[in-house]
Amino acid sequence: MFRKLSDLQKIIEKNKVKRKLALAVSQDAHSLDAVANAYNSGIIEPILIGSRPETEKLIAEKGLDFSGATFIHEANTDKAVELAVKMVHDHKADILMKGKVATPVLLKGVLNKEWGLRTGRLLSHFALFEVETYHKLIAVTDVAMNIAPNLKDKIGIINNSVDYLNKMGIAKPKVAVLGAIEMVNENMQATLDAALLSKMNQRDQIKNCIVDGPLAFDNAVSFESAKHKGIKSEVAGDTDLLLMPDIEVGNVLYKTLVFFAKANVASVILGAAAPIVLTSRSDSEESKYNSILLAALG
Ligand code: COD
Repeated sequence: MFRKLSDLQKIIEKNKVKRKLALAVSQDAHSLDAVANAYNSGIIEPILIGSRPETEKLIAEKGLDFSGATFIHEANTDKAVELAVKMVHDHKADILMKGKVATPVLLKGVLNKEWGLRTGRLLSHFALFEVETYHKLIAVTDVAMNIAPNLKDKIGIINNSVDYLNKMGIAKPKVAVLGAIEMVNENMQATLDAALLSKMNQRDQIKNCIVDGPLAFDNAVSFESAKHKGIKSEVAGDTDLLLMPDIEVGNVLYKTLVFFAKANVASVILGAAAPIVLTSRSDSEESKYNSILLAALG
């Protein structure tokens, strides 16, 4: 059972496979530190695609060591994104990472029908948290990509996340489908979806995991709370993955954990031909590094 995000490093070191990471629009002060750190730790081989003079200037200013790394000069942002996405499409890179480019521009490239990274699966965001007050790592999805997932989308989101948790060695992750309450209320769509997802899991329509819901947040993460409410559930109090009803709830929980609970987090976009690291300016240095570690598992 993983307790810390740094445990990811142990799995990667055991796998002994160095992943090639394509940084799209590499002249990005916010990602170069984390990429250098992962490079110098022997986890990835970076391919820096963007304005070479601007990238090298930042590297020099920050005193980073990129000796031996591959640089591909392309000053135009859209073209740099295209080159980076194509490298992954053509199996010349294993991870795509966002540099100094807006998220929609990168995602548009990823969804390009000719040279993008579509697989026929839904793309979804997966965040893995280390929270001091919980007894193991806990994943949260989807807090950043799918805005208002319907039942079919939620199945895709669970499958993406469960595949990844399986890769981390969690053979049968416990999935809590969240609602405001733990009872089915016909006026609350999240509770209806949760009940259906649980039944689909019991009938083996959703595999390799144990799904239960609806669960309210308290009984999903606390045995005492579940016991107090008389809930009999294999998942309650021992959740590996929290499925959010929509992006608003998910995004607020993500930021609450980071800002109020001081949680450490790693996140990736799943469902594409390769994991995508989409860190933002507000992410800590550690979180960006952890996200590269998480992507290197894919
Ligand atoms: N998985 C696979 N294919 C998708 C997905 C997905 N999640 N989303 C869209 N597509 C495909 C569609 O099948 C279609 O072919 C094409 O992409 C365009 O579809 P649209 O028009 O529905 O999608 P867009 O471009 O309007 O929106 C896609 C976004 C990811 C940009 C949109 O869902 C979005 O804005 N998400 C929230 C992003 C956000 O603000 N996050 C917060 C960051 S913290």
